[in-house]
Order: sequence, then structure tokens, then C-alpha cells
Amino acid sequence: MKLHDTHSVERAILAQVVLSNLDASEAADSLLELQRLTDTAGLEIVGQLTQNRLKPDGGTMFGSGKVEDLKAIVAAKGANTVIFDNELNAIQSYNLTKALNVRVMDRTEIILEIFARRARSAEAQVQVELARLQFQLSRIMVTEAQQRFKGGIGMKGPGESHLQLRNAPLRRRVAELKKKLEDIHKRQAAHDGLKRKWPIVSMVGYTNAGKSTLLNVLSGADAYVDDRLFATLDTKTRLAWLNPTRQILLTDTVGFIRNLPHGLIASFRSTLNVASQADLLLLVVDAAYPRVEDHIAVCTATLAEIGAQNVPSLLVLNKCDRGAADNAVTHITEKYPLAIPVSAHTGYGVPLLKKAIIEELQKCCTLWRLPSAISRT
Ligand SMILES: Nc1nc2c(ncn2[C@@H]2O[C@H](COP(=O)(O)OP(=O)(O)OP(=O)(O)O)[C@@H](O)[C@H]2O)c(=O)[nH]1
Ligand SMILES: [Mg+2]
Repeated sequence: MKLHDTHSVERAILAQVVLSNLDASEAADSLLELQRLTDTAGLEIVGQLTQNRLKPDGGTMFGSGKVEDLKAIVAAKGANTVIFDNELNAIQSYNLTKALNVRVMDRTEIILEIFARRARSAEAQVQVELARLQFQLSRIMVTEAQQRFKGGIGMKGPGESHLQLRNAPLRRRVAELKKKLEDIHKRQAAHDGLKRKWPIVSMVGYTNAGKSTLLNVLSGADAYVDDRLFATLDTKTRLAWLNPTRQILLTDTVGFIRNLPHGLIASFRSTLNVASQADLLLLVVDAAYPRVEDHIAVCTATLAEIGAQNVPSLLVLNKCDRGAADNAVTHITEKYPLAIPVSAHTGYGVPLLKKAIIEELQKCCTLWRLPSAISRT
């Protein structure tokens, strides 16, 4: 399903500066992911350009010659958008927009765009609007500082009070949205109190790893599944039977990705909090993905960022029905012997996964310490 209608498709050129600390395959991978993000956001990719640099150009990210090349590609391909895989600061974004005369975005903006289009629940919509406004304000603040600098150190630039006035509605809206979120969370907290009869197992992992598919398999739910990044933005919680005597609450939530914008993490903190408040995490990865260890590393770092690093977890290697997963499974189970290979599509490994969840919960969940003989039925 395309999110965009075909008449208004934007034509995008992807741009990437490969810095010296990135190896070639990592850079290629990041660009491939940007392609998927761009496609998910409904833009058509009509070209791409990369440049190797020791460090980014402070004013335009690419060097000046490469900006000219980019300009030529934009004209030749009739593009109206340029998307950088690298994070652009306000000055780079401003200069590039001026030089190229088309819309310039970076990875953060494209992720924000996807989130904005996908947000369905009131909570997700407020969280995304907040993240977008804060992003917008952070860019304006840098431009303001630049103006002040031009006006002379310590002096107020001529447009400063005007800019502050112009930003006042944005700041008011931010305050309003924060209050709205607080109210939503208060209502949720009251509701969540009722749920603590069962252990909470939260599925986390890289976007597109198959979390929602696994939720459906384990609980018979009908969560939305799609071969696109960020199919899920809202937390879904379902009751699941692990065996005739054991029930858990299983939650599925927004996926992780490398360089997940900090503003989004902050705005989605309560959605992501299901992970830090869980009794057990299922860290789901796509074992058929060639650089699956990178995905594990991104997930581990994101879990630390949301304060869930100490929650017990099981590593779940999904998509084992795909031949490409064989090597990864051998390699990863050597490193993580407790990792569980499964296929949410064929059901392979699911009984073992249920058993492992029971065993882990018996070790770590105070709600749930029954004799192990019962749990192993
Ligand atoms: N081959 C194979 N494909 C799978 C398996 N599990 C899920 N998929 C596919 O992978 C894609 C993503 O699945 P989702 O369940 O939406 O993944 P997710 O982790 O919830 O993704 P986000 O919500 O975007 O973070 C879909 O096309 C699924 O059909 C599996 O075990 N094997
Ligand atoms: Mg999902």
C-alpha cells in the first residue's frame, strides 16, 4: 500500500556523505535503509549521489563541487526533493535549500514524515506533532543564533524580537501538546493498574523484524503487518496463553532503527516505556538480514536510551524459514547461546519460545512463581 496518491508523487534524489569512520558496506546498508524509508514515505527515488569525506562540510554537508553535481542531477531527473542520509544542521539545510532550490530533508525528517503519516491513535498523533514542532523549533533557534552572531556578539540582531514573536505560537502549541500527552498518560496509568494481574512481556526490536506477526501467532491477535518500515506506531497489548495454565500480557510497539531521532524517542517515551516496565523483553530480529548483529547493537543501544537495559530479555531470531537466516543462526547462537530461532510464518520454534518465556518469567517475575512442574506442562 502506498501512502501517497500517485498524482502528487515527489521525485527524490538520495544523498549521502560517507565519513571515514563508516565502512563501505555499513554505508551501503544505511543508504539501502534510506531507500526503504523514502519509499515508505511515498516518495519516488529518481537518483542518488554519495561522497566520501573525512568530515562533513560545515556549510553544505557535501563539498561545493559535489553540490554542483547534485544540482545537475536534480535538474536532469526533474527531482523536487533531496534527502540526505546524514543529519543536517539548520545551516546546512538552509544553504542546500538555497543552492538547490528544491525541498531538502534529512533522515530525521523522513522518519518524522513517516511517523506523521502513520500515526493513528490520539496519543501517537500528539507525540508526532510534538516531535515535529520541537524539531522545527530547534532549527529556528540555530538560525536565530546565526542572525545574532551576524548582528555582532552580544548584540541583538535586528530580527530577533520579531523571530521570538513569530515562534511564540509554536512554543504555545508545544506546551499545549505536552499537557495533552500528560492527560492521556494519566488516564492510561489508571487503566494499566488493572492489568498487573499478568506478567507483561514486551516485544521490541528493529523495525520490520516481524514483531507484529509474532504477536499474532502467540496471541491470535490481528495486529497490522506490512513489509514496510514502521508499520506499527501504537502499542498493542494482547492476552496470550503460553500453555493451558500460563497467561501473559504481550505488547507490541514501535520498532527501532539506527539513528532514531532523539526528539521522537523523547516524544514516544511513554509508548516505549512499555519496554522498561515489562517483566520480560522479547528482542526480535530478522535473522535473514545479512548484518543482523548491527540491528542487535542498535536495539541494545536504544533499550539503554529508554532505560530498559536491565529488563531481562530473550533474543528471538525470526524469519528462520528464509535460507539466508541459516548462517546468522549458527553464528549468533554461538555468541548468544540462549537465542531462540523461530519463524512467525511457519510456526517453527514457537513452542520452544513459549517454553523459554515461561522459564524466564519463573526466574524473574514476582507475580508468577509457581512450581516449575506446572509450568512445563
Ligand atoms: N519470511 C518471513 N517473513 C516474515 C516473518 N515474520 C514476519 N515476516 C514478514 O516481515 C514483514 C514485517 O513484519 P511485521 O510483523 O509487520 O514486522 P514489525 O517488526 O512489526 O515491523 P514494524 O511494525 O514496522 O516495526 C511482513 O511482510 C511479514 O509478513 C517470518 O517468520 N518469515
Ligand atoms: Mg509492527
